[in-house]
Amino acid sequence: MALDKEVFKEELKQRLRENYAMELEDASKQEIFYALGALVKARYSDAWRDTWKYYVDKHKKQVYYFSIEFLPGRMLKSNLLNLGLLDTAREALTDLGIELDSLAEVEKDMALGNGGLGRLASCFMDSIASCGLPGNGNGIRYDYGLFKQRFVDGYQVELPDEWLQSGNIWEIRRESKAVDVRVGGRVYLAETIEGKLKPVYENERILRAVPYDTGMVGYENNVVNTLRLWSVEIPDSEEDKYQSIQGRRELEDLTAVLYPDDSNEHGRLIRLTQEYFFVSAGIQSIIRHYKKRVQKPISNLSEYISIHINDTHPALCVPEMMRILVDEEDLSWEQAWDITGKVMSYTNHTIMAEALEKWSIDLMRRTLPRMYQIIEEIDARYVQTMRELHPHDLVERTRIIRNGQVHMAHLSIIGSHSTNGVAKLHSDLLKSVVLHDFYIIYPDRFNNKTNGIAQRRWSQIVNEPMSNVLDETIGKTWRKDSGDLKLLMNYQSDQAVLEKLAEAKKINKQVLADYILETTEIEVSADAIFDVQIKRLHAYKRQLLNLLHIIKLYQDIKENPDLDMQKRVFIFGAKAAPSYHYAKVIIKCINEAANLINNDSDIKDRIKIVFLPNYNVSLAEKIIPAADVSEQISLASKEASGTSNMKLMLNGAITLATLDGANVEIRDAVGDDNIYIFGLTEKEVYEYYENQEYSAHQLYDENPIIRRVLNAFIDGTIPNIVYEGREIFDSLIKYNDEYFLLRDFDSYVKAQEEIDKAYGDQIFWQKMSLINIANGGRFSSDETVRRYAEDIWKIEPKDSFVTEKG
Ligand code: GLS
Repeated sequence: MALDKEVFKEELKQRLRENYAMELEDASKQEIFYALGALVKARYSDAWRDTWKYYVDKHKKQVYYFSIEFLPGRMLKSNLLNLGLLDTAREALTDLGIELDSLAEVEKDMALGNGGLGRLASCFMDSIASCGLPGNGNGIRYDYGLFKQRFVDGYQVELPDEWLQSGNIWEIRRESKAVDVRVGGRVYLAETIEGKLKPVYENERILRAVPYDTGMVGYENNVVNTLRLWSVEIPDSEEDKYQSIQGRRELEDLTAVLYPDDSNEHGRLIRLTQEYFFVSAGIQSIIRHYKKRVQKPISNLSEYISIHINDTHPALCVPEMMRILVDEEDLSWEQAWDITGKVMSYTNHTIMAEALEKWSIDLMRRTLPRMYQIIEEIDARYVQTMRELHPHDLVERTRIIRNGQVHMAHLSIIGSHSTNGVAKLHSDLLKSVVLHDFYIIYPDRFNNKTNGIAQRRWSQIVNEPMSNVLDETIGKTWRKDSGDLKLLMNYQSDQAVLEKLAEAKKINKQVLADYILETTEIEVSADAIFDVQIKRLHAYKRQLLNLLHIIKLYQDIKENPDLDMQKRVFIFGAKAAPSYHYAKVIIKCINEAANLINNDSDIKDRIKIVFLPNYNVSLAEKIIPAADVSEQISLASKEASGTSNMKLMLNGAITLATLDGANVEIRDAVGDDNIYIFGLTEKEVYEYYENQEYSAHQLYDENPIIRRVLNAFIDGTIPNIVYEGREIFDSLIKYNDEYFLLRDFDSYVKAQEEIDKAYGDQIFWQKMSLINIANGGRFSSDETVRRYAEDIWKIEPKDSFVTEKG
């Protein structure tokens, strides 16, 4: 796929002429970006077609990753990198007087996800293609991505994210592949002439699902898989029913917005319809493909198809597959059930109780009547089978329909052959606590697959200065095989290498400092410690604990103006779900504390707080390479895995963490000396739950530092938070501090003091940083998807093949 720089320039100019009828000199950045995008897309279109043809011709088993969220961010540089064109493009553009990085900024983030769950799905798409695995994504093409966040008077304000406004260069609308999805109405079973029971639909609504396909380009391997996102339209046959604009709008609204909640249930009809819409469209198109192209008996489906249920949102895959196999393909229930279980697998992404999705029977029955009938049947048969094997109460607790609700996690576990958690600790907690009942029933179904990250994006693309040092030091093999980062361990005492890495970090910090100044008008020094907490705003993630420590530092300096400490910039990036009041209160408090502290001359710039608005993938790409400290401070047991922890360590930040989620594995990777661990363990947290001995009030009474810090929220120390400050105070004292912030406060402060000391010894710090980079390789999503492929999906990578072009 190599492309000469001169040819590249000519092609780009040619595209501009063809698409915009203009010369490069007259083109805007936007026009050049779109011409470049078209050029890049043309470079992989043959490989895309050939990959698909190869899978079909070779009868390759394929996995379909069903996810209600995908969060790819910008794709230009990643496509260029994977096509081996990044350097050529950069040089060619430079010759033309254009800077690639500034051109890349034209692309709107594809933000069809909330946070870690959606980003993981996109890291997997990259890795599945890069490992040459036959795998495709299936999701929803929301017209509006996750809201844009602004701060007004310190409050979060949400604006619509019109990411499609100027079009999306990467997608292809495939109208010929549209399918119909039926919702609502009434369904009853009637006997056919052959004496079979078949569903009859009455007054249902038909939605037309139109797919938009995006190529998922593998890293230098000629593999291009497909991410298929569905959009709703009115089918021609139904046009008459939608004569009013309002009626059309209502229907089209179905795929208009991504629900802006992370790990909370949305008791909304639209959400349930969204879930069914992309599940039904996806499975229908898989079956159509299977019959038309694979051309094997439907009873062999599981030999060719694997479907992954990413969290419970696509759990309707189970009854929808049953519907198609029984109602449309005329299989017996038993046969269909056997196939469905073999095809489906499920990942659980959280232990937060409120996130375990449930729908009321009434809503399910009204919205998706045939689905409900099938779920009822699955449930009845489950109870019947299990009653003979297990105690009554265990069966009752694990059945799908309970207490007037349909339990989607139960449906996912019962209807699939594999349930996995996303980090060792999380998977253990699923077995021992959260899904313990199911573990008794199906011990063999449970397994762990620790999350991973698309390493090439999170090192090569976002951190060129570091990547260059790595190339000079250990050669370039790490770019393809991140396990080779380990070679860096040989240089942990090499002062020259340590210094070069430190210089690279400094460059990144200066770039971020400039960005901070430009967007927030806050001036920060690149010599300060950049202490970073970037993730959704959630009480369990404990951004508030971070703030409590900052206030303590502030008060310490006020009390002792000459306090000797390293300069620190505390950097936050976080969106709160619009309906999550408490999270928004925390945002306001952080912003007001920032106002106070950043403008207090006594502080002499020793502390700065920067809350960067609109945290998204592109912003993460700016922050992560510049981070010194990675705050992973959730209450132990609450964060299923985390993935920013992995990205930050790979970029040489030192992790400050509780033993939660994947932090435990990061500690194992770098060793106790290269990470700062504090706080309760997950066992201690559960002990508190059992003995109910925790008293935040007592800590407040007994610990003068905690008292002073908390009082700052209600005594006017932090201005403009009369109501918010009281709410925070009450949540900790009156409502007994649900996430044990005060219990972990002392050990957190101590860990922060150690960090302050360690940073003073730059050689010591740089060595820790190097060890983190060197051990980051193990969290590559290439490795993660290979394990899914081998253990769960049973799919194999393609043998190497070349396309016509290459
Ligand atoms: C999440 C978890 O909260 C994260 O810990 C995890 O890293 C991520 C991917 O597995 O999934 N679950 C969720 O609902 N949102 C997440 O980010």
